[in-house]
Amino acid sequence: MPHLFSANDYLRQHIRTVPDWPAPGVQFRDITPLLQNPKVFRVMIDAFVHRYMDDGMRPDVVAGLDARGFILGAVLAYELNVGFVPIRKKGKLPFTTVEETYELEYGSATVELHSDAVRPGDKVLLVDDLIATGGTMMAGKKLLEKLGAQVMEGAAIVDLPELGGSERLRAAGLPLFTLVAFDGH
Ligand code: HSX
Repeated sequence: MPHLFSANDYLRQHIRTVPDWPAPGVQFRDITPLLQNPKVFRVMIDAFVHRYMDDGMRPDVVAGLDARGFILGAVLAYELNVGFVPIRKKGKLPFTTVEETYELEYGSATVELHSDAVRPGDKVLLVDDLIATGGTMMAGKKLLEKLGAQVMEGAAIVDLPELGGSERLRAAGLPLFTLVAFDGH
C-alpha cells in the first residue's frame, strides 16, 4: 500500500485536547503543539498558503483575530507578500479605532481595529485559530465591513461545527476554509 499523506489528519494528530479547561465540561482544542514542532508548523502554514497564493484567491490584506489569529495570520500574510492588520481586544490599539461588541456565553466582549487598517474595497482574509460559536469571527467581519472592506473568506485551523458557528458565518455570507473539524467529545 502506498503511504498517502493527509495534511489534515497529520495536523489533527498534533492538536492537543485538554479536558475541563477553562471550565468543567469544556474540551479545549490547543493548537500550540502545531507551532512547537517545526515540521508540523510548516505543513499547517503551507496548507493556507497553497489556498491563497494563486491570483484569484490572493487577498489584499490579512486580518488576524486576537490573539492566536496573530500567530497564523502574520506568517500567512508574510508568505503571501501582503500586509497584516491585528483586530485586538478593546483598549490595546493606540490610534483611532472602530469597535464591535458581541455576546459571549457569559457577558460580552469588544474588539477594535485601527480606522486606517484597511481601505474601502480591500479584499481581506480574516484569520483565527478556531471557530466555536462564530461570534469572534462575525465581529471581525463587521469591523472590516465598517471600513468598507470586503471579507473574502474566513480561515481557521479548527472548526467546532456542533457549536453552530461555521454554519452561522456561512449563512451570513462568509465563505470559510478550515483544516480540522472536531465533533462531539
Ligand atoms: C477562542 O475563542 C479562539 O481563539 C477564538 O478567538 C474564539 C472562538 O470562539 P467563538 O467566538 O467562535 O465562539 O479563544
